Amino acid sequence: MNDAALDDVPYEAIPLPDRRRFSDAEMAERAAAFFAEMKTRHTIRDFEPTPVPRKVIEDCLLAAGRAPSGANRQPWHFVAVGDPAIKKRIREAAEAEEQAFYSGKAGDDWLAALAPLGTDEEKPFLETAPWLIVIFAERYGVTDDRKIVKNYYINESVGIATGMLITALHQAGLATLTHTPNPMRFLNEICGRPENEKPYMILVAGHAAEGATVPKHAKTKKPLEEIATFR
Ligand code: IYR
Repeated sequence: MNDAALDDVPYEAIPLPDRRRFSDAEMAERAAAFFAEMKTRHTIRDFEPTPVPRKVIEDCLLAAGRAPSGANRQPWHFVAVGDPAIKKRIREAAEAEEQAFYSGKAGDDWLAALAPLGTDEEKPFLETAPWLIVIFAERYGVTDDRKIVKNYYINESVGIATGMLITALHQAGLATLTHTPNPMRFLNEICGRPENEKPYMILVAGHAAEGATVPKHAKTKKPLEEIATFR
């Protein structure tokens, strides 16, 4: 990593490279079409084992990397795991944590909140799905000469990039599952990531299995009046 230069990059403006200016009618059509597309995104837990080309994942990661971030520090790292042996290790470690979580550690309220989603400690998708994208948040940067560089709005930045990654994968035709084993420090060792990076979540990606289901509850989405106010 070479964050050393970041401290003394001068401000310089360049012309907006890709300015777009749609008419109101074009915008309305695009916004409605995108909403229709996003309505077909469902978090799933049953994946087809069919491989998905690495290039598809690479392009989706590049799209995620276009997310805005605090001071443009881009405080994220994605480990795309396709190796069955590594997926198996991740599954075993995650299931060990989830076992404890579901047998009481989570607490009654949390388990009650999860009941309508039908989740449990079995995580076969961690081996079945062709790709596990392990997302790390860079808590601080380290320069080549071992100096520490501060990052800003880390959770916000990584959250936005993750949302863009989910959207990119969906747009490519892939289904995803946001999986958050709790705790997930074990991911640093398995993925070979340094101490300054904190596991953020595992994004499981692949084709939905034939006969895949979704919890009915997950399809109850709040109406516009509840999620937005116009003033
Ligand atoms: N990490 C657990 C529990 C879990 C928590 C939430 I909040 C969810 O929306 C779903 C699951 C698991 O993955 O099963």
